[in-house]
Order: sequence, then C-alpha cells, then structure tokens
Amino acid sequence: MPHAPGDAPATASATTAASVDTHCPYCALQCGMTLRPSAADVGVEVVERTAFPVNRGALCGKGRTAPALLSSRVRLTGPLVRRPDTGRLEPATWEEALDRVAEGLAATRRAHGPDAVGVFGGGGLTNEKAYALGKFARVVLGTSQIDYNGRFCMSSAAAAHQRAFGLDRGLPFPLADVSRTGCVILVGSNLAETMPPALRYLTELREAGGRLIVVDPRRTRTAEQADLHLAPRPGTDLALALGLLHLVVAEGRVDEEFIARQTTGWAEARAAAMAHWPELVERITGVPVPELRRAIGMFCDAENAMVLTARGPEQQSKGTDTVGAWINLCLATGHAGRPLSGYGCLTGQGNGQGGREHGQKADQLPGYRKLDDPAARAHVAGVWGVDPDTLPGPGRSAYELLDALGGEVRGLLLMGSNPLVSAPRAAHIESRLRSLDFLAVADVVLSETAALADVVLPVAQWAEETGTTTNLEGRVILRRAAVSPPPGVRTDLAVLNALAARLGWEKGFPADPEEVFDELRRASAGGPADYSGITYRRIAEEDGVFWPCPAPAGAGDRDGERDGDRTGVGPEDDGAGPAGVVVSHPGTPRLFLERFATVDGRARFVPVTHRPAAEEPDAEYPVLLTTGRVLSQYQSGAQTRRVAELNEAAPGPFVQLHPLLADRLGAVEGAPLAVVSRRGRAVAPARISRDIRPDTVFMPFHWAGPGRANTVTNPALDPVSRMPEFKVCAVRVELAGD
Ligand SMILES: Nc1nc2c(c(=O)[nH]1)N[C@H]1C(S)=C(S)[C@@H](COP(=O)(O)OP(=O)(O)OC[C@H]3O[C@@H](n4cnc5c(=O)[nH]c(N)nc54)[C@H](O)[C@@H]3O)O[C@H]1N2
Ligand SMILES: Nc1nc2c(c(=O)[nH]1)N[C@H]1C(S)=C(S)[C@@H](COP(=O)(O)OP(=O)(O)OC[C@H]3O[C@@H](n4cnc5c(=O)[nH]c(N)nc54)[C@H](O)[C@@H]3O)O[C@H]1N2
Ligand code: SF4
Ligand SMILES: [Mo]
Repeated sequence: MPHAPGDAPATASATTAASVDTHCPYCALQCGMTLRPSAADVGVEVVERTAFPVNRGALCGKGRTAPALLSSRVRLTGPLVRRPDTGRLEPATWEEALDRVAEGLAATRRAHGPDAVGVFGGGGLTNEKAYALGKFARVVLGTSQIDYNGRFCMSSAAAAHQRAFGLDRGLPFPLADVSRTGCVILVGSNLAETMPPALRYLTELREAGGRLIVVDPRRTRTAEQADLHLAPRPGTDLALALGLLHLVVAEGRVDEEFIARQTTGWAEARAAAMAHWPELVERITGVPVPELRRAIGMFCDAENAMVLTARGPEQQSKGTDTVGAWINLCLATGHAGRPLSGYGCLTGQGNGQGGREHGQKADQLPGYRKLDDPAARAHVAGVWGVDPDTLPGPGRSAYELLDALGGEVRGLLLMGSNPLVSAPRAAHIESRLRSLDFLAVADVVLSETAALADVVLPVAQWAEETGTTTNLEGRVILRRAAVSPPPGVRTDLAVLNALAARLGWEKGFPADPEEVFDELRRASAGGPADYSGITYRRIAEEDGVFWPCPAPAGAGDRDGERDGDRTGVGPEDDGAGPAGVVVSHPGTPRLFLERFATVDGRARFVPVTHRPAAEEPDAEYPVLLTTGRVLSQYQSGAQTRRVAELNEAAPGPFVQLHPLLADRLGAVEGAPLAVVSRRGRAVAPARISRDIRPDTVFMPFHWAGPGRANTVTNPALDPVSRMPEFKVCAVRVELAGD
C-alpha cells in the first residue's frame, strides 16, 4: 500500500504486501532491483530484477546492501535542534524544528536581504525534489543563491555538450549501444569500480571484436580490460586529444564529407590541433607517439566508434575545453550524428542527469531552461503563478557559494550533499560552514556537515518514498516506495511543503511526488529537457522513457490527468486512443541522428588549445595528486560508511604510489604518509603499486578526518563550467611517523 508522504506510520517495518520493482539509491546507472518483504527489521530484501534492461539483474555490493541503511540504528529518526545553553544538537519535535528553520531563514533574509539566504542541493535528489527545491529558492526565499553538488560532478561535460551539440544529455544513446560499436575510447572512467554492471557492455564489445582504449593515469580494473591503455600525466587529457586529432589530420583520416554536411568551425579547430605535434604531446602527457598512432588506428579503422568520458578529464580547471577536444575528435572522424557512434559522458550520481535539468542549478529553470532567457522566465513563472519579474537572476556556482558562506551568504538550507567531506579545499569550506548565522540540513544520517547544523531534519530514504530519477542514458525511471519510513521521519517534499507554508506559501509545494511531477511536466514543456509526455504509468510500463518526450499535441489536459494509482499501474489513457487521434511521443533513446540541437542543426567544432593545470609541480610540491573512488564506498561515505559489509571491504583512505616513488621516500606498505599541498595535509597509509605513474599519487575521497583527501585538493575552477580541479594538484609526500 502506498503511504501518504510525510505520514508517520505505526511501525518502522510496515511493508507493502507484495514485491516492488524499484531502483538503487546510489549511482547514475540506477540499476533496477526488486524489493521483497522480509522478516528483517528493515522490512525488505533485495532480489534480482532481470527484466530491467540497463543492469539485467546485476548489482554491485552497494546496491545489494542498500536496505541496511533503512535500519533505525544507523540513521536519523527524529529532528535535532542545537540548544543555545548546551551548544549541542538535541531531539526536538517537528513543529519546533520546522519553526526554527523557517525563522532562521526568514531572519537572515530580513537582516541581510534575500541573497543572503543560500540553498545547496544534490544530484542524488529525485527530479521532484530537485524541481521543488529550485522553486522553493526562487519563489519562497526569493534568492538567486542556489546551486548543488552536480557542479562538482558533470558540469564540464554538460557545458561542452551545450557548446558543441546545443543540448546536454550525458549519453545520447542507450548504454547497450556501447557493446555494438566498433571502438570505444574510455577517458578517465573506472567503471569497473564505479558502475560495475556496466562493465558487461565493454566485455560484450570486445567479444564481438570491438576495441577498447582506456585513458587513465592508473592501471585500474577497467584499464586491465583494455586493448590499449594510455596513461597520461593527470591534467593533460586536452593535449592528448589534440595530439590524436593532429594525427587524424596528418594520416589523412578526416571525414571531410561529414564535416561539410553536419558541422561548422572545422578550419579553426583544425588549426588549433595542428599546433599540437605528436612529439610535443608525448612530452606533455608522457604517452609515447607510437601509442598515440595505435589509438588513432583503432579508432579510425572502426566503422562506428565512441568516446566516453567521466570524471578524469572533466574534473579539471580546463574540463570543458578537454571534453570539447574529445568531441572534436569524434566530429573530425565522422563518429557522431549516426547510430552506434558519438560522444557521451558517464554521469555519476543517482539523479545526476535529472538533477541538472530542473532548476537547482544556479543559472537554470526547469526543463533545462536558462534563467536569463525572458521567454523561459515567462513560461515557468506562468506555471508557478508568479510575476516573471519576481524571479531572481543567476547565482553563484557551488564552490563559490560555499566560499561565500559567512560572508555575503549567511543562512543556508542544505539537502542531499555533504560538502564538509566532498568540497575542494575542505578545511576552508568547513570554516565557512561554521561561520554561518544559520544552517539547516535535511539528511538521512548525521553526516559530517549535518553535525554542524543548527537544525537537522531527518528524511525518508529511497525505498520509503516514490519519485523519478533520470539515469545516465536520459531514461526517466520510477523509484517506488516499498516500505514506510520510521515514525519521526518525513520526506524532503513534505519538509519543503511545511517550510513553504510557514513562509507564506500554503499552496504550490505539494508533498505528493506525482503531483510535483505533473507540475514539472508542465514547467518543462517546450524546453530542451521536455518531460511533458512522461507519466508515472508510462515509465512503469516501458522500463523508463527517454527525454525529450513532449506531450502529444492536443492531448493537453488529458495527458495531464492524474493516474488513479500513484504507484503507476493504472490503465493507460494517454497513448493512441481507439480512434487513433492522440499518439504518444515514443521518447528519444537516440539523439542527433537527424540533426544536432543547434539552430542550424550542425555540430560546432570548438577551437581549443592545451594549457597546464592550475597548479603544476615545483621544487616544494614535486608530486601530482589525483583523487577518485573505490568500489565499496560512495561519495562522501555518509551512507556507505554506515554499512558494515562495505566498511569491511574498504575500511579507510590510502595513498596509492609507485614503488619508485616509495623507494625515494623510504615509504613502506601500510605505513602512514602525509600528502601536503598549499591548502593542507592529509595522512593515510601507503599502498604501493605498479598500477600508477611514478610522478602521481592517488587518494580516494570518501572519508572525513585526517585522511580527508579534499583537505589537499585545489578549488581552481573551470572558467565555463565552474568545476573545481579535483583531479590534479601539486603535493609533497612525506613519511608521517605514527
Ligand atoms: N563505488 C563508487 N561508485 C560511484 C561513486 C562512488 O563514490 N563510489 N560515485 C558516483 C559518481 S557521483 C560519479 S561522478 C562516478 C565517477 O566515476 P569515475 O569517473 O569512474 O570515478 P573516479 O574514480 O572519480 O575517476 C575515474 C578515473 O579517473 C582517473 N583519473 C584521475 N586523474 C585523471 C586525469 O587527469 N585524466 C584521466 N583521463 N583520468 C584521470 C582516476 O585514476 C580514476 O580511475 O561514479 C559513480 N559511482
Ligand atoms: N577529491 C574529490 N572530491 C570529489 C570528487 C572527486 O572525484 N574527488 N567527486 C565529486 C563528485 S563527482 C560528487 S558527485 C560529489 C559528491 O559529494 P556529496 O555531495 O557530498 O555526495 P554524497 O556523499 O552523496 O552526499 C549526499 C548526502 O545527502 C544524503 N542523502 C542521500 N539521499 C538523500 C535524499 O534523498 N535527501 C536528502 N535530504 N539527503 C539525502 C546522504 O546521506 C549524504 O549525506 O563529490 C565531489 N567531490
Ligand atoms: S552500479 Fe550503481 S546503481 Fe548499480 S547497484 Fe551499484 S551503486 Fe547501485
Ligand atoms: Mo559525481
């Protein structure tokens, strides 16, 4: 039985009577799974859902163990309010907690104006939550100061997508197409650890005779699968891509016909690439020229080919240009704009795609509209029932917003992120968070950031509420409630509903997810990410629906009708009727096959040239640090560090380094090393391995405390995307004693 959002049922384990098909709470693969009622205290267990096409039943350990976090022993089960007398967070009623938040935000606004109130969201929030949060910021708080952690994730690829293709959808094709192309260059993705079920598509590619090239400074579990592994110096992917394009031209592998028919700007991009001689590129990247030639041979010999990027090349202060250079390579060789070919970005968070479409981004309105576009403002203001002139303009990007805390931004509402662990230059961000006049955090656990808050609001989890996410393919899917939240816990939508009411907006912030989704559909209608033809029912019946999916012309009201059953299994009424008058849009699994989303329908080459990382090694900081992930922890670790099985598999941070560097330092396996940058120092045990370049060390970023990698990282921002440079900074490595 579906429950009313925000309801507090009698027991924590009141489950639905039958099994429920849903999706994993973690990464952007959004693996399908079935939750079956069980005797365990959390009420459900995970069983395979082989029918869902993306993961075909496979799950990684994080997905398999996700129900463990539903247990009341590891999560928040009631609101907490900081008591002025003790200075400590102590239990409070919902009434008191919500009053405190509303008053805290309102007081900041009264004292310092609307832009002194900030909102920080997350790419793990459902579409409904991301939409409601953006609307809450602009309408209720009237602030321009909203951004989210997706800025740290895929913003460079998004910006490059927009520039080249006029539209940003991570993958312009279903993931399954990867196994049917001829050659894949996988740049800075360790998907064997970050999206394990997706590895199957690369295995199938190779079994069918296709080639896999992996670009990563480390020989990862993913790189082990490759026909060719290029291991560039961190921060040099831009030079690498330009060197490959130079060779494409030099070796006569350019697809002139495609360029003439479907692109603009080739002459300038070509000229920029020709300045990057292979020998120069070898010096910058450390990748030998013969390997560059082999890569181009594989890529150009294949009839169809793809380039897929992830955080390696993107989390750089030149990430947008870097992705642009890889796109140029696809365009110049004609590997774009046709089936089984093209460029794609492997988006990261559970709703990393949808979370960047519906308005929690600083410059954005729902449907991937631009906040500074008068027509977009008019449309969305119409749906919201407000005067377009009251909508604020674009605000600061995530790092800049966090950096302004305690200065121009004095109160913050945070939902779905743990920046104290995950933001670059984290010690500084921690001090900014501490200097706020007022901090409210909605979370499922007492994260490191929540522990600093004035008010902590405990919220429901994935298996306890219904909502949509959009996976890395642009497939909009439905997560369904399978179990009721514990008493004392509310949904994020119910929290926004209650806060809005306290701040004078009784209407406009429904707690019911499907009601929010129906409004989102209207707000997105006609925008680049058009969801207006997607309904909960269609998603359930079709294994998800790919956007854009406009509502059929003339279907208007009828298509906006609510389903009788919120879980989305009622009779279909928005498809082709018996008379065949209204035909549903089928959704768009593959983009750009006829035209690109630019005004003239052509893809745009962008002329880019290499530049060094914001911080290059010198005598004082001679080593490069790069950071990333391990299989068994997720992001800031707030969730996965609370799951025993995952903690046993990945108990703490480490510093991966090459034996040559270890010898030079006198480092021994397991002994603590200090990694020191201009921002600070992190200490973690040495993990000595030949699988990394001798000039580079690697740290995972999942932990707080002395081993926090982000104490060290550099917040240098990409000028276009405002993405911080998580993937490269200069450090000194020293023995840390005990
Ligand atoms: N287990 C696990 N899975 C996850 C997550 C998690 O936290 N844990 N998070 C999810 C999210 S939000 C995201 S964004 C994705 C991220 O997924 P990935 O992008 O696969 O993850 P990362 O480990 O950050 O980076 C990938 C690789 O980039 C390499 N790299 C470092 N510097 C460079 C460089 O300069 N150039 C190149 N080419 N490569 C470089 C690293 O060595 C690393 O192997 O994973 C998602 N899935
Ligand atoms: N050094 C370094 N730093 C990085 C990266 C890197 O590669 N290297 N990668 C960056 C990337 S790609 C990302 S995506 C960020 C991610 O970093 P964070 O933004 O910190 O991501 P999470 O740890 O997923 O934080 C989500 C928080 O929200 C809570 N939560 C989960 N679901 C919900 C929900 O539905 N509602 C609410 N209210 N809360 C919820 C979780 O318990 C957790 O505390 O880290 C970035 N930081
Ligand atoms: S790969 Fe991602 S979506 Fe799939 S089970 Fe693992 S964490 Fe969940
Ligand atoms: Mo991410």
